Amino acid sequence: MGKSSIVVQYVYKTFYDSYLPTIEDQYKKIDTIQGEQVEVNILDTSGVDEFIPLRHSWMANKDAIILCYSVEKENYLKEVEKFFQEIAFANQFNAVPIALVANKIDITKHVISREEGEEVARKNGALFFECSAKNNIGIVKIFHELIMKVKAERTKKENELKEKRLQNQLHQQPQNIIPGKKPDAGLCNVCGLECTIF
Ligand SMILES: Nc1nc2c(ncn2[C@@H]2O[C@H](COP(=O)(O)OP(=O)(O)O)[C@@H](O)[C@H]2O)c(=O)[nH]1
Ligand SMILES: [Mg+2]
Repeated sequence: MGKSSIVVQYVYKTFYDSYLPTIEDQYKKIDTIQGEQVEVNILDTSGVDEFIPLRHSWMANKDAIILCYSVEKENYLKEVEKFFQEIAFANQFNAVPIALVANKIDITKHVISREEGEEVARKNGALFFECSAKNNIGIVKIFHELIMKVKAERTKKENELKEKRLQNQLHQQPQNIIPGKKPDAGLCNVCGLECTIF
């Protein structure tokens, strides 16, 4: 599919024509994205059926996942499509940012069209990219856009949490102060926390 070639092109700006089977390789790159330094840790995996027991750990607890297929054979997209369900299971149905990547667009005969890939990505809520690891087309964009998505979702979650905390604080503000009466403390039936009830 070109998974290792995509990672090697992104990290080392190099392409090797030979095929070296992967079991599990780790890469690290310090990149600058939107003016900010980011440490990118990449786990390159095999993806073939012999390593099914490792797949769960590959898919679980990651900030983002790249699923890659090659545009040269019809069944490659179908093979990769089944991984969306597995990723959902491995993450107990908590959404993980995913990029679906169509590689080898440098070859002249595309058996899988861009539209077919885009449709699978859309159905599964994933980003979609086309690239050529060989000619270094579209590689950096995959990593940058995916990392920006991770950051955006993190900020959204943090803001939601802040909003929740703020609501909680507001909720704890005195509402009906009865002059001369001391407020009681107890478990709040709205926020469920220790809270002063007036
Ligand atoms: N033409 C072409 N060949 C590629 C491209 N990316 C990878 N390959 C070749 O496809 C084969 C498999 O690549 P590899 O990165 O090892 O695939 P992996 O098994 O998914 O990690 C190798 O022979 C690569 O040289 C590409 O963008 N274009
Ligand atoms: Mg590989």
